[in-house]
Parts: sequence; structure tokens; C-alpha cells
Amino acid sequence: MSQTEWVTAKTYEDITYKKRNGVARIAFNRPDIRNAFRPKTTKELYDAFYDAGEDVNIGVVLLSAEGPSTKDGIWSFCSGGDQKARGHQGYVGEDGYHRLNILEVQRLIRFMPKAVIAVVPGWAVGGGHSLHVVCDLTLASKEHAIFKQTDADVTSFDGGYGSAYLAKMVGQKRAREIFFLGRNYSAQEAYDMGMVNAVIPHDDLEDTAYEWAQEILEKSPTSIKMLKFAMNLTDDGMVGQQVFAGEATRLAYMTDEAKEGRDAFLEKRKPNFDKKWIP
Ligand code: S0N
Repeated sequence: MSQTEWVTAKTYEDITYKKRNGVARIAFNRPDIRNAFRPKTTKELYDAFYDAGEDVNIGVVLLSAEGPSTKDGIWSFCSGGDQKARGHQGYVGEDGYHRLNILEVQRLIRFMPKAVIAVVPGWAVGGGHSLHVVCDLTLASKEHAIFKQTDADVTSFDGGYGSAYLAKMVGQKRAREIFFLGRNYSAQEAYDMGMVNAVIPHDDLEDTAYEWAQEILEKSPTSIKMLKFAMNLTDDGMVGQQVFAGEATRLAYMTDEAKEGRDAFLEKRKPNFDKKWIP
């Protein structure tokens, strides 16, 4: 059934989660504090991303943000770790333990067999900047998106994808400038550096993201999945190989050879593979 409107998939406190025609939209919903994330937020993000990854009717995920702030009308994507929730060992959850589980969310986005698009309506700062970096594509509001890395201001730094992978994206000199100086960059400047795919008039941002998602949905799902994993592989070491190779194994399961291997074991006989070594 074709859904013409977004339908709430699950209700959370710190995020919203909706689905529409093969697209999932997960959005930060703490606009009054620039969509900073606390452990509760990352737990909810993990839950929603996991659901979107498992849902066979979903092919593309948008990571966006609700807004603007009711206090001052300013838009934000995400301002990273909630500094008010930060203790001396990490970010303190409701159970009193310190965590840094935004990295688990990053890995879910990175290894999800579906395209994830960051939809940036305003500030993308600190860990929020890192999240856009780890997404497959980024679309940014022409008027309101600002990219900034404050990790070195608050001694809460992302030495993984947020910095090292960013350097592969924009080059070493630029990445070091972004982190060492912590300046503001407009959507156009971020586009010129190669970390944004398109600069979109603010009022068209969400519709454009949905349209990009629909274009991707017209492609072969297996191709999108394998291409994402192939492009990840060289930067992800053995884990990248594991993810890519796992899909190769799954494709091999679909061959007559695999069927014969399984059946021979179950029937307690020697397998009779077709002896053609196709180059
Ligand atoms: C976003 C900024 C630049 C916006 O400035 P602006 O527009 O002047 O607004 P403010 O007046 O500063 O803020 C409005 C209200 O929002 C609160 N607020 C903003 N950001 C946060 C935040 N991150 N945490 C808590 N509250 C926040 C303000 O306090 C203010 O509230 P009121 O009105 O009540 O005073 C500007 O706000 C800014 O610079 N924010 C801080 C950005 C920041 O330093 N973030 C943390 C950076 N580090 C990380 O995120 C890394 C975290 C992490 O998890 C990690 C660690 C290791 C490895 C990987 C990661 C990872 O990145 O994932």
C-alpha cells in the first residue's frame, strides 16, 4: 500500500521516527538545546536505526532533526554530546553509568545495508558533525546549515570516523583545519570541501531528501548494498572485509553448488558439484 504521508513508526522522547513509501525518517527532537544527544537519545537512535535496518520494506534512512528551537527559532541538526549529561568518565545515563554509545549508532549507520542520508537543517557540531560524516550522503540547508567541530574545545573528541574518515573526504589539511580551529562553515563551503552532496533551499530540504531517497529506491537493492560495503571496505579493515564477504557468502548460498553442498551433508553422501570452474 502506498503511503502518501509520513506515519509514526514508534514514539520516543528524544527523537521522532516515521516511515513513508520505503523511506524511514529518524530525527533528533531536542531543538531547544540544539539537538544535543544524551545516553537516552543514543539508545533511542540505536533502537530506531536497528528497526529500519531490519525492515525489509525500508530501503533508505534519513537522519534529520525537528525544529526550530522554540526559544530562539534557530535550526540545528545536532550539537553532539549533551555537555550537561557529561560526567568525568563519559555521558551519564538514567542508570547512573557513563557511556559513549553514540559510537554504536555510528557503526549501525556505517554497516547498515541501506543508504543513510544526513538531512542537515541547521547546526551540525561536534558529535553531530561526526554523524553527518558517517552517513552515506549529506544534504544541507542553504540558509541555516552550519558545520563546526568543537571537539577540541570541550575535550570530547572523535578520533574515528568523525576525524580520520573526514580527512579522507575533505583532505588532510582541511580536516585538520576543521578540528584544530573549530570555525563555522556554511553549507556552500562544506559542499566546496566535498563533505556535502547538495545545498538545498531550506523550505525544500525535507522534500528533496525524500526525492533523493525515492531515486535510490528505484535502483537494485543488492547493488546499493554491495556498493556501500565495497566503498566502506578499504577504510574498515578486517571488519569491512567481514561485512562485504558476508554478503558474498549470502549470494553464494543462492547457487546450485551451495544447495548441493547442504543437501549432500543432510543426505550423508559426498557432494556432486558441477565440475565447471567458471572463470
Ligand atoms: C551548537 C552551538 C555552536 C550553537 O550556538 P548558539 O546558536 O549560540 O546556541 P547556544 O546559546 O550556545 O545554545 C543554545 C542552548 O543549547 C544548549 N546546548 C547547545 N549545545 C549543547 C550541548 N552539546 N550540550 C548541552 N547543551 C547544549 C546551550 O547550553 C543553550 O542552552 P541554554 O539556553 O539553557 O543556555 C553551541 O551551542 C555549541 O558550541 N554547543 C556545544 C557543542 C559541543 O561542544 N558539543 C560536544 C562536542 N563533542 C562531542 O559531541 C563528542 C561526543 C561524542 O560522543 C564522541 C566522543 C568520542 C568519540 C566519538 C564521539 C562522537 O562524536 O560521536
